[in-house]
Amino acid sequence: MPTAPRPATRDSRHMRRFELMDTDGNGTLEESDYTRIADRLVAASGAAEDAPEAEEVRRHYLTLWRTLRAKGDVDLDGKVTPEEYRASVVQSFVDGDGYDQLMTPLAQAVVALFDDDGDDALTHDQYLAMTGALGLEPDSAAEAHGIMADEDGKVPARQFLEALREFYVAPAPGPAGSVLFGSPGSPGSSGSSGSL
Ligand SMILES: [Ca+2]
Ligand SMILES: [Ca+2]
Repeated sequence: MPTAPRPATRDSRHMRRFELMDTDGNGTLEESDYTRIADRLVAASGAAEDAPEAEEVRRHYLTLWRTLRAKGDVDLDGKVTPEEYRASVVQSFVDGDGYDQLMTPLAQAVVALFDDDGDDALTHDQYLAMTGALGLEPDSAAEAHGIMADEDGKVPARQFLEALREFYVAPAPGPAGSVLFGSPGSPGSSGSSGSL
């Protein structure tokens, strides 16, 4: 199905991620935003709190936060502002090799958390549960799912990882990468728990 292109620059995509990561909506990123996202993912997956897959997801989010803080929190107040976040993501993910070191293993861990039968693909319900925990509206998630799904209605992990990389890194991502997290300022970005 053709999808209307969206004028989402890489900067605006990074700001969209910032909006979604700022789970308490206070305008900065803190460690609690990252632990909250990890906890929401575990809860949404239905996995046991102490399942190895759950621990992996928590570990990767904590690593991501600590790396972001080390690189991005230039005034060392434990908070990362939008400007600090954008500069850090560009330096680490776009100009450096941080994406492969941090995001690829994190995304693989998140997919593994929801992929209950281990076929490296997520069903429609699993995909919406995962993206819902990330703060995405069902309509936005369903659009990306429709682009990436195979003939069985499943999103192969490979497709999701590719779209995610394009979302973060590519100057002009393909259709899935463009709509992966909806549009900046769209519903679900308020950071309130109501967005779930
Ligand atoms: Ca916050
Ligand atoms: Ca599966």
